[in-house]
Amino acid sequence: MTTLQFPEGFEWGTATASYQIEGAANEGGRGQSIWDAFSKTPGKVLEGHTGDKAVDHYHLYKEDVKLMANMGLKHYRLSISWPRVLPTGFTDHVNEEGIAFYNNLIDELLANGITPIVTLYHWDLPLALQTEYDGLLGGKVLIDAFAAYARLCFQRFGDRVKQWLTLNEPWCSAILGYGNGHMAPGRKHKCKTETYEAAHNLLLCHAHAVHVYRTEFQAAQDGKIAITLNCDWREPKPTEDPAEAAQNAEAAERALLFDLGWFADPVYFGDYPEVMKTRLGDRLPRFTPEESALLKGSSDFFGLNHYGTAYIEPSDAYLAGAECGLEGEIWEDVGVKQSSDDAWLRTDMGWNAVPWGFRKLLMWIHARYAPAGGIIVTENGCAVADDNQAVAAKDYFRVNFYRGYLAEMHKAITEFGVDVRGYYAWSFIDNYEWAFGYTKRFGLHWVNYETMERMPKASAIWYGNVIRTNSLALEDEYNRKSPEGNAAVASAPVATSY
Ligand code: GBH
Repeated sequence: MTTLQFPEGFEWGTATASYQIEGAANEGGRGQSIWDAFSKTPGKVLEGHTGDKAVDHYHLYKEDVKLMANMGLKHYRLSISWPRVLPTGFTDHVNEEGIAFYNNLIDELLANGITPIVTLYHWDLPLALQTEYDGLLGGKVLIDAFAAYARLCFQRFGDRVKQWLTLNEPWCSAILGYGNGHMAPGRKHKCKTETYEAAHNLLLCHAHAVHVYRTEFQAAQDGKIAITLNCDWREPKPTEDPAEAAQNAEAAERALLFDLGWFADPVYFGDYPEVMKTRLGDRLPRFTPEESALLKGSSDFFGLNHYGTAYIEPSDAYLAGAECGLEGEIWEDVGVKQSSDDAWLRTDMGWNAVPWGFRKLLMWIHARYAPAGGIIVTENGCAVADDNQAVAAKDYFRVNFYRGYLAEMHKAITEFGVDVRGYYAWSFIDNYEWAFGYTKRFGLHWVNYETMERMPKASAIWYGNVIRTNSLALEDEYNRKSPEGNAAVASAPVATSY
C-alpha cells in the first residue's frame, strides 16, 4: 500500500467565508452588503436563497471550532465581513459588537490549537459603498476605504492573526460581478470596460492594504500578507494536426494569462500581461509608475484557489469593443472556446474533476512566477449532491476527489520541485454557495438546514487523518468500492453558470 509523505510543517487547513456561513445578517449591528441586496433581487439566486441565516456560524461558532478540533484541524481560513465591523464601509463608525465576534472567534480557535488565516474581502462589500460610490468602480474612495478597513483589522486582530489575505479571487468579483452579472452587484451592461476597471481598482486596493501592513504593522506583528487568486487549468485541446495543436497551445496560454496573469502579473511584475494590453487596447486601464512599484512584489506568498480543468481552442467569437447589452458577454475578449473530455468525472457544479490539471497549474505558476514564500492553496474542493445523511456518511466521491488532487500536489512538490507550502480544503462545512444558494454542498461537514445540526462527513474524518499523519494513503476502503457514492454523483445535474 502506497503512502505519500508531505514535507514537514506542511500547512493543512479548511476554508470558509463570512457571508457563506455566518448568518445573523441583521444582528449585532452588522451593516448590509451587496450580497444582501443581490440575493433578495428576484431571479438572481437559485430558489431565492439568501445568506440571512446561512449555517448560523455567528451563533454556533464554538460548536464549529469544536468540530474543527475533533477532526484534528490545525489551520482555518475565515473571512471578516467588512460591513459587520464597518456598517457604512468607513471607519467613522466602528461596530464594536462585530469586532468582538471576530475577537471571540480568533481566541476560540487559538485556544483549540488552530491557527487562523484571515481574508479581508471575500465579496461582501458594504452596500453603502455600492450605492454612494459605485462599489468596485469607486476609484480612490474605494481604495482609501479598503486601506482604512485593513488598518483597523491589523490594529484589532494582528496581535493574533499572522497570515492575511487581502482579496479573495478578484477575477470573480470583476468577471461575475461586472462581466456577466452572475454575482453581486450583478452588472453587465458595460462589461467591456467596467470589468477591467473593477479589477484595476481591486489590484490597487490590495497594493495599498499591503503597503499599510508593511509600513505600519509587519515589523512589530511579524506576519505575512498575500492576495489569493483563482485559476482553473486550461489544457490545449488534443488534436492530431500539428498546426491546430500549436494554435490550441497558444489559446490555452492566453486563457491562463487572462484568468491568472491579469492579477498575478501586476502583483509579481508590476504590469498586465502584454497579450491583454494588445487585445484590449484602451479598455484596459494603465498603472502609473508609482502604482506599478507598489504592486510589484506585493504578496508574501502565492495564494491559489483551484477547482477544475477545461480544454481550450481558439475561437473567433472575439468581438473587440462589442456592446455587452443582453447578448454580449465578457468571455469573448479572450478569444477561446472551452470544452470537456467525456472521460472526465464531473462534480455537482458540472466542473471537471481532473487532478493532473491541478499539478500542471502548480507547475505553470512555479515556472512563471517562482513565488517567494511558495504557493499556499487556499481553496480546493468539490460539490457533491449528498443532501441526504446516508450519502453524506459515505461521501466516496469527495474523498476520492481530494485523494486525487492531493496526490497530484504531492507529485508537483516531490517530482517537479514546486514550492507548495499549504493546502486548505473548501469547505469546512456546507454553506451558501452564492448564486446556487444552499443547493450545492461543498462541506466536509453536513448541515441540516432546518435544525442547523452538523455532522462530520466521511471526508472530514478521512482528511483529519491526512492532517494527523501528514501523509496520504493511495488506497483505503473509500476507493475500493464506492457504487452508491459515485452513482449519486453520476446522476447529479450539471450546473449552468459561473
Ligand atoms: C470559489 O470560487 C469561492 O472563493 C468560494 O466562495 C466558493 O464557494 C467556491 O469557490 C465554490 O464555488 O469549468 O472546470 O473550468 C470559485 C471560482 C470559477 C471556480 C469558475 C470554477 C470553473 C471550473 N470558480 N471555475 S471549470
